[in-house]
Amino acid sequence: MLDSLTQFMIRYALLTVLLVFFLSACKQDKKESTTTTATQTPEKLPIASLTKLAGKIGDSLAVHLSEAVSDLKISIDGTASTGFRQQKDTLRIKANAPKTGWHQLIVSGLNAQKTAFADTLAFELYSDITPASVGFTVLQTYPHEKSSFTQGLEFYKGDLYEGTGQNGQSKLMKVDLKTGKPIQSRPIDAQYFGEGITIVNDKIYQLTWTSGVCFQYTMDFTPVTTFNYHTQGWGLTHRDTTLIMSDGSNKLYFLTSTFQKTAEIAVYDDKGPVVNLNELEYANGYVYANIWQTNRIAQIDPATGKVTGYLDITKIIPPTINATEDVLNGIAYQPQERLFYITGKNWPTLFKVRVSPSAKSSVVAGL
Ligand SMILES: [Ca+2]
Repeated sequence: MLDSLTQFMIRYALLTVLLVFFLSACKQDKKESTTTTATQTPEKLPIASLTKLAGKIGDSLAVHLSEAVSDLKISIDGTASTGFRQQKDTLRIKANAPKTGWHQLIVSGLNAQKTAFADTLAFELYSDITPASVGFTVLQTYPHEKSSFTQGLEFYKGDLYEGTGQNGQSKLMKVDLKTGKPIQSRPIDAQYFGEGITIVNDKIYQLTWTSGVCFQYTMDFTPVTTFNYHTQGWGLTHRDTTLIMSDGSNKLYFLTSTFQKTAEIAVYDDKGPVVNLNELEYANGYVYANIWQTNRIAQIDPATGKVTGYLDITKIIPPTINATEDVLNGIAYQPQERLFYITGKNWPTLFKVRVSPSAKSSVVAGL
């Protein structure tokens, strides 16, 4: 019979052996587990990569393939395309998207180990059109209030409306064309910097620059409601009942009359994105956009984002203005006359012009 001390020592030794065995097994499990995980999820490097991220619509995009692949498929913006061919380690893809801007490209297939892969890439498309030099002729000039920091200009039912900017000086005005003086004027609270205006179905919309608020008024300038948006507010116009807004980038946003976004385009010419799109006017199928701090108005195809032409108004810039601050900004189409009216921030003059589709810019002698 073993004494109690010996029994205790034997039990202790057995427990120690069991504990060591158990810990060792755990360690082994962990090691095996780590090894298994590493084998199942090796680091994945993309097989397909674009050699150049930008090109023009219709260009051939070159995609480099880092290993031998088979069963290749491509899709552009979610639509399968057969417009590609493989030359050794290069895939040449026809960039046939109808719109300018960024597009998604997915290259999928089987890799060298016959395992499925899918790589998502992005490419930027410039316009394939060289913008025309859009000619114009000045037919008449009218006075314009030098105190008006013009941000929006629009005709509605034969009357001229203007929205102006600067905190503490922003207004909505109905303007007498002959004198340039306001017939009706409503100031905006000093916390807001007024921006583009447009009028749809007897409702006036006026953007603010950085407040994310658009005011809506009746035709007698009584505030009705406000709408919110998540970009800056620069220019505003409309096509039928669809509002079209710019935010200083190269984007144009298409909105319902209650500011729900339905679409957007990115504006490009053949050299790249055209940023600083400011005051807008929709007329005859095009969006005309003043480009901030330039003497140019872009003529934009709203279906594709392509700039189809530029109006260069350098020759009619009033000589007395501060050319840095008082830039071109104000374009309104008068549908009964089929003529445009152009002005700028704090300019003394409003120009009535006929825009021609192709001729070189010209001005009436003596202006
Ligand atoms: Ca306008």
